[in-house]
Amino acid sequence: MSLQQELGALAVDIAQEAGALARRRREQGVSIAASKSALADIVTEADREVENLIRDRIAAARPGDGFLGEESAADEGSTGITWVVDPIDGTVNYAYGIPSYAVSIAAVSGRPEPRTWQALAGVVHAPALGELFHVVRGEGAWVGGQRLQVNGVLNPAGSLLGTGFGYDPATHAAQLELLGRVMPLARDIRRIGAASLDLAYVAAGRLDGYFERGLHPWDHAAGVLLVEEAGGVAAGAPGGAPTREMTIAGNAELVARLSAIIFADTHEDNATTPAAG
Ligand code: LIP
Repeated sequence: MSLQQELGALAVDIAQEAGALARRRREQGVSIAASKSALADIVTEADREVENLIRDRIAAARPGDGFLGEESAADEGSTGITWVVDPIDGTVNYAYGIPSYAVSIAAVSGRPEPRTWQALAGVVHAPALGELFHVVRGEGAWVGGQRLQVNGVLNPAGSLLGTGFGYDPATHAAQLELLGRVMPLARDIRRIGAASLDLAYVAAGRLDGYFERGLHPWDHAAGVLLVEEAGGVAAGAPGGAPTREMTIAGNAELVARLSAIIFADTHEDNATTPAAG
């Protein structure tokens, strides 16, 4: 078994246990533990409990690996492998009882920086929806036993696009202005509420494309590898990897068209919209 296969198998096993815990806690009732970057940016007790479970399982299986999670302190580790984890992506959905939430776990090599890391394996597990997307670099992207493929051509009716909005209300005007500029490419928009599921759905061909400003590394680490292994492209600023500034995903032609629209204003007026919340 190769290293990435070992990492992928461990990620699937841990995600299944973590997903079962998240689902159990949801059924028992969810309590909000705190707000973070904005009043709407909540963390539940379950987020913290699930991340602790994931962190403990990884430490037991692979002591020395680094950890970069949404709800706890980062640890660089000593092995050159870092686990990038969102214990419950789609926290607001989770708190409201909407089933579109996921455990997102990725294993990357190199520094834990989206511009430079190489994702080796990942999993996006939606326990309430009964779906587990999994990927090992070089071995394709899968949901269960079904291989994934992005939609390779532009639909004459327009593209079905996923997107999202930041927790900080101050970012909404700029994000709505951007949405208005993108709409001529779209047949419709879907706001799933969990970036890892948006990206998994692009990989599965359930969305033609996705774009969102303000994502954290743990939101997109596993989903980006799913898209790439499903024959798609994931990008940030032109020529760059997905970052907090922007995540764009889809087939190569759609990503190029979205990027040309999204970054057009940075050439015209050098205006920078507020960083998303
Ligand atoms: C969420 C993302 C979603 C985005 C939300 C939030 P969280 O992550 O998955 O796409 O629109 O603002 O960032 O906070 O649920 O882990």
